[in-house]
Amino acid sequence: MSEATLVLIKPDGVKRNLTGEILRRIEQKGYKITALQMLHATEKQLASHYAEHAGKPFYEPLLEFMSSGPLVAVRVEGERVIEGFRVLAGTTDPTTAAPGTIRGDLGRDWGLNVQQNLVHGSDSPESAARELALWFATA
Ligand code: RTP
Ligand code: MG
Repeated sequence: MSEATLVLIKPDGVKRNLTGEILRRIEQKGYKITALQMLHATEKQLASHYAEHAGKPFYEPLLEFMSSGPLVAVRVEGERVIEGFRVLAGTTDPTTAAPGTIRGDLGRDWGLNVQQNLVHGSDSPESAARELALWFATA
């Protein structure tokens, strides 16, 4: 069944001029980009997006990093794209993410207190619906 997921190209990806490379990988896989916007995330948006991580030690640095520059929000559609994009992205830690993945090929540990791992992808149909509404509000 075709579904939609939210991908964020995080501020490190935008700063390193990897937006095109990341979008290319998504398109080459056969997924469809159906909405795209570059924006500077507000603290409110980020707090809502990362609500599940509130209170964790990496939460504050994560919000600081995510608001450190513009990011690119992308709606991506395709068969099993929620799971498929997370495979394309690789595991959370770019140092150990498999080669061939976005994080494995393009990311590394920069020695900062937050993992700058280039992309976000929704982790379930419920997260995708919630996150797409948050980043692509039509109201
Ligand atoms: P994402 O939500 O960005 O797609 O990444 P994920 O599912 O692989 O990772 P998650 O556990 O949801 O964590 C969200 C983001 O928080 C940062 N993080 N830092 N121990 C740490 O310093 C730590 N753990 C997580 C990463 O940027 C991660 O992507
Ligand atoms: Mg996550």
